[in-house]
Amino acid sequence: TKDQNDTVIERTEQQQKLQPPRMYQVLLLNDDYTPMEFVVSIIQEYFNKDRETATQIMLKVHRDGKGMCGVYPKDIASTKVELVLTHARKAGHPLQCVMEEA
Ligand code: TYC
Repeated sequence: TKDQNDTVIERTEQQQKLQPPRMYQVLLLNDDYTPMEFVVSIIQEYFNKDRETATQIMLKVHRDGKGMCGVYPKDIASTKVELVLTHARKAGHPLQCVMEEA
């Protein structure tokens, strides 16, 4: 019956809500132009890192081409990417920030 089908769907939805959210890494990519100090400030401001940790992440990006700043649920990761890109563009820097499923 329709009621039995609805009950099955509700149970499935409840079970899905109990699953942990999919997590997404937010990565910075290296480029030749964005100042190191600007990248360190971005990591401190948007990823809640202290200056030492932010500097280590920036240097890893500079050496390896990319580096992880944090891991978040999808909507939070997406918002951080947009905020970082907006800040960088306003400052005239080509810094790239992307997310990928962890
Ligand atoms: N490579 C840049 C420079 O030498 C620094 C830099 C680091 C740029 C990290 C982007 O995500 C980045 N000024």
